[in-house]
Amino acid sequence: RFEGITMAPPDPILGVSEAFKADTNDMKLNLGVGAYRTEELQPYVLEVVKKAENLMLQRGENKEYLPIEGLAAFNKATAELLFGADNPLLKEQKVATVQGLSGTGSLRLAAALIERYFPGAKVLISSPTWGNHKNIFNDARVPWSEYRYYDPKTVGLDFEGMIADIKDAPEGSFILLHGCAHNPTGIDPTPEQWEKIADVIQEKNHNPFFDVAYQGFASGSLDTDAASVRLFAARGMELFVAQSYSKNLGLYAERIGAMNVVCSSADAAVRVKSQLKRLARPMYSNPPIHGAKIVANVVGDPTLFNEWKVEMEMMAGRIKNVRQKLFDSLSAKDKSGKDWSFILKQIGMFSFTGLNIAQSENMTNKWHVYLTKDGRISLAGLSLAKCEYLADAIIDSFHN
Ligand code: PLP
Ligand code: TYF
Repeated sequence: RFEGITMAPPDPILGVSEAFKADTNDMKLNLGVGAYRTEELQPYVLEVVKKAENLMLQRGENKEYLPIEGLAAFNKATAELLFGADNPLLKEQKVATVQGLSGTGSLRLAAALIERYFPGAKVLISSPTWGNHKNIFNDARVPWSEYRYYDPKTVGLDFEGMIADIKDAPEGSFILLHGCAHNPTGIDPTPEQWEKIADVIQEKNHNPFFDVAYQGFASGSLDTDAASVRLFAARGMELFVAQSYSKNLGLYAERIGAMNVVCSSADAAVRVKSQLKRLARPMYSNPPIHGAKIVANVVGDPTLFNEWKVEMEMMAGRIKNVRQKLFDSLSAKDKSGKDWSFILKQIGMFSFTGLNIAQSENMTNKWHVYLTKDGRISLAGLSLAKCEYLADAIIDSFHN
């Protein structure tokens, strides 16, 4: 009966963690998955999360089903965090927000909405992008193609290529944009470039679709990291925005995030929300409550909210410190004259090293450093103590 089912390939990102687990070498280092670690390379549960969970226990909160659209207090908090609490869009009730199964589930729900209400419309994704984007649109049967983004020659943004490809896309395409801290490159457009991107999207009547998985993690400031989304919103554009609390609140396994659709009227927002609920019902019925309550408690309590910001700055700061130390170590050790300054220019959790597949394999096979095959390393999984070792591994792999 099941004999005809073939073996599925391992996931390129999660497969790296599996291989890491199987390695018995003491020097092994997992820079594959984007998950924050302490300087001791241990997983980190935020203090504000523990406090919020204690509050929930003390209150004796129940585990009844949530409505299909999720926890009302969470949906309010998440939209306020994204757009700014005093954004007129919220008062005008133009935003349809539903709780999703973290960033991935929220993207998948939006993909289902596109498939149903914009048949044939194409999604444009950046080249490269987070690997799961392609899986999500493939499974939702939404056609996609890539726009140029990364320029290996400058190790920077191919802005001309990006604009040209967005211009060339069929009118009414969905343009998927990383709100901040682009994964995997760590390269974001400047505020001036965001304005130009908004210009072409408006000209071509495209639909901007933001994936916001790192709000607060790029700069350390929630507002700064939402600037791209708010710039589009301020132009009165209709928008899709998927959010995730995996990284910024460290709630990876709670699967908490949201899908927001900015509409041109409150009436349209009510209708869009009703359709998002209709899509969610047969897929998972309703979302989990625990992470939603944590977010609502943290964002809704001024003391906890401020403590969260301090912890987020601490996490973003630790990543910046290892970024600097890695750059210093590479610059000091490498005698080839290679310019390593791209490492300091990149932002967020990752560094896109430019190591090719064979070089990445050398990192793993010889040095026991695990990374994705595209040469991306997660700096969130690196400690100051391991920077010198990593620099040796990178230099050896580049020059061999
Ligand atoms: N989008 C991007 C760009 C990501 O990097 C990630 C996680 O790494 C996600 C979305 C979704 O993650 P999650 O489903 O855990 O929220
Ligand atoms: O490191 C990354 O880019 C992410 C990590 O369900 C991740 O892919 C892992 C599992 C998951 C979502 C994201």
